Amino acid sequence: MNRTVPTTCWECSTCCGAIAHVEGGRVTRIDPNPAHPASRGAFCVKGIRGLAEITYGATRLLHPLRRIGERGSNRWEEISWDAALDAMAEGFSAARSKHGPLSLAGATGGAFFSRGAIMALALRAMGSPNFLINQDLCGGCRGVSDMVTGLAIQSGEDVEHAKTVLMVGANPHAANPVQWARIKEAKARGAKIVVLDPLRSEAAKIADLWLRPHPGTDAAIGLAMMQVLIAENRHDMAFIDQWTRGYEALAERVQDWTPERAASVSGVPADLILAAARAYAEGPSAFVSGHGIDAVTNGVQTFRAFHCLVAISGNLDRAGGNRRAKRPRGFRNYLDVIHDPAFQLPPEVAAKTLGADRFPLWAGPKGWQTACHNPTVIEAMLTGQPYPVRAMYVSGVNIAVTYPNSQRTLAALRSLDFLVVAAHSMNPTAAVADIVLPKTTTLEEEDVSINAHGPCVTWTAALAARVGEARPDIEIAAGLLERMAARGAADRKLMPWNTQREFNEFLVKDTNLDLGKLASDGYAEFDYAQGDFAKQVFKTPSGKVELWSQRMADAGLDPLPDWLPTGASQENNPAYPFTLQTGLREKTYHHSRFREQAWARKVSPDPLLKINPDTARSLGIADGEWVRVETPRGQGACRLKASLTDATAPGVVVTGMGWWLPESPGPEFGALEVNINAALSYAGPYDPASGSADTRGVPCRISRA
Ligand SMILES: Nc1nc2c(c(=O)[nH]1)N[C@H]1C(S)=C(S)[C@@H](COP(=O)(O)OP(=O)(O)OC[C@H]3O[C@@H](n4cnc5c(=O)[nH]c(N)nc54)[C@H](O)[C@@H]3O)O[C@H]1N2
Ligand SMILES: Nc1nc2c(c(=O)[nH]1)N[C@H]1C(S)=C(S)[C@@H](COP(=O)(O)OP(=O)(O)OC[C@H]3O[C@@H](n4cnc5c(=O)[nH]c(N)nc54)[C@H](O)[C@@H]3O)O[C@H]1N2
Ligand code: SF4
Ligand SMILES: [Mo]
Repeated sequence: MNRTVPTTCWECSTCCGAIAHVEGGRVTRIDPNPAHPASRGAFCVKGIRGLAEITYGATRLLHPLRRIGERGSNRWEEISWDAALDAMAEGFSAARSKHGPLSLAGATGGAFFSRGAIMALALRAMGSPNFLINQDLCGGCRGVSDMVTGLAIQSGEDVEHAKTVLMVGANPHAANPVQWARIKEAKARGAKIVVLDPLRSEAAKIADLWLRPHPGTDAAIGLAMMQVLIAENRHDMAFIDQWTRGYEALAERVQDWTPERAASVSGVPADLILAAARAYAEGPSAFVSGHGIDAVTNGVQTFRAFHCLVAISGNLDRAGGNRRAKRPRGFRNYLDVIHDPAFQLPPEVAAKTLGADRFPLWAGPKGWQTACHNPTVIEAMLTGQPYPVRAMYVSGVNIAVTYPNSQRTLAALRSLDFLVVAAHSMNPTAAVADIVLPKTTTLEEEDVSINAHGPCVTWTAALAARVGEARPDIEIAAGLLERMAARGAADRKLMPWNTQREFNEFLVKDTNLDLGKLASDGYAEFDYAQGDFAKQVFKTPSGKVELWSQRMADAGLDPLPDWLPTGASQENNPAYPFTLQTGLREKTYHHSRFREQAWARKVSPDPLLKINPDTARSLGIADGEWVRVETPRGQGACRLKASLTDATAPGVVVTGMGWWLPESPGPEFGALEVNINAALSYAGPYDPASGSADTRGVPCRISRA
């Protein structure tokens, strides 16, 4: 039977509306859905090709596997699900009896995906608060700042109605087709585009004002923009008086942050900073932020500066500004589930979350997603300090590639008593596991979530028959917990669902959404108000937007935004004269995904290092030549292909992330060779609020390979 089904592409967090063509239980084509209120027809090649190929490609894992021979020998035997889940329960119980429940850990992407919430709750059900997310490397600084400031504007920028769009560290041209479409429309109708980016990105090319800061110095510009708004009386005193806390202190803090001072820090001319501030003040203005100011050691304070700017300019929750998170009444999102009192461990256990003592706004019960501090977990695996972590379940992440210091991550994984990895195809993380589980792809899974771009509720249909014996995370977790509970080693109340449908029904049970109707439409719009500050309250201790943050103060941190140099920029080692930027997105790949796909490798065959031609000349490096990149604290080196371009400033070199070579010998599959995380350190220093390490602005040296 042939069907067309409205659905949502879940391959990345843009969540574009899609129309899938299904024949005989198989998805034969995926098109954009122009009717979807969030994406309105925007889409990308990853959704069209990448997703179908991970589902139907030759490398798809079809059955549970158990390793034969030594760990990492990459030799496997197929086993049944019962045998796999029995082995998993056995391995976890053994670690639990020997070292206690805290010795169990789980790794996933974060609470943006249902698997994040399921992983957190499954671990809790077994008595452990230790779940790892990759958000310290992703949007974690934004998340923590947003939480302590109380804005709740994660991705509600209303570019469509903005007069000015302020883009800071975002590259939607490659990373977010929906946002990029809106920005180009805004440009076409005459909105002013202001871009802060050290790289001449596609956004910088269309900008009315392009500010090119030295990496890691944006906070100084944010502070100066506030200084200008206040000095020129362009701030919104009515909003400030009624809805914010700490304005006097903030005004005093930014008083000395003149454009000239910010210029001396950032290298951006003062008149350009002044012009940017004035353009932003000509609201309504939408603040579009990205990964370029996240995942660094001053990331939270950088976001604090811009979040306070959004608040004092009156752009919060108004048309053309930054919308607060909206939802239908009663709707639960994944973060609500994680923080729901019904699914908590006793406080004394939750307090032992690894990293909660050092980063209470990140890890443990008061943290943004309650997850651990990853590098602390890696060390606990290797050293047993502060307590041992001996068994781990990894799903939906390829941490051997995507955490900095791949050598150490792999050593930690190899040192475990027991490791289970769920994946779609064999990868460097799965290859060192004891058990590998075949995961369903998002063509085979059902999800219901909020898309902040709409905003709307958006539905992902389980479109296709599951390939092989693949299962979704929730069924894996349920099977494991069933067995653990039978051994008296799990409490099913903390992760009570057995199927995706049961979980999705739980998310909507207190709304008047009808899942059947949602499934037939693919999305549901809902009524919401903007600027209803009395009704949609600010979730801070004072109930106001906290320019001066109580939660930062309680954590012993600076309660006001400020600029401090990143940890990496203070290295001052003359042997490493260049500055390394990592993580620039490519249209063809989603992090480490799709590296096995011929079309993607044809479009983007090699891991590149963008080098300014002057810099390259000084090193005798030609375009297309392979180079070696090393950093002072890295354990290894990364081999990249030089791409000469003056889009990057002299001395600043830029690469992507996520490279490995599925065709290379396992178990590393090139992860210690062409992966930039093989050249980086995860050992700190860290952002004091989010625990993030520097993944950009890192000193490096380059030589011909
Ligand atoms: N095709 C594709 N799309 C993706 C992804 C993918 O892997 N592939 N990943 C998804 C995920 S998980 C994420 S987190 C997002 C990330 O998407 P974005 O947030 O758009 O991040 P990047 O592509 O890393 O672009 C960051 C921009 O910040 C700039 N930048 C670097 N350092 C600084 C700095 O110090 N200051 C300023 N102002 N700018 C700086 C870079 O030059 C770059 O232009 O993309 C999502 N979308
Ligand atoms: N140096 C450096 N490191 C970085 C970054 C950087 O810019 N620089 N970026 C960071 C960022 S922003 C991020 S988000 C992380 C990404 O880090 P990861 O999340 O580890 O990266 P992915 O490649 O997306 O992970 C893919 C794995 O998830 C599985 N998978 C894919 N889809 C699904 C699914 O629907 N369900 C399940 N269960 N599994 C699935 C795939 O099989 C694959 O094994 O990397 C971070 N690491
Ligand atoms: S941007 Fe591409 S991969 Fe991401 S949701 Fe949209 S179509 Fe899917
Ligand atoms: Mo990310």
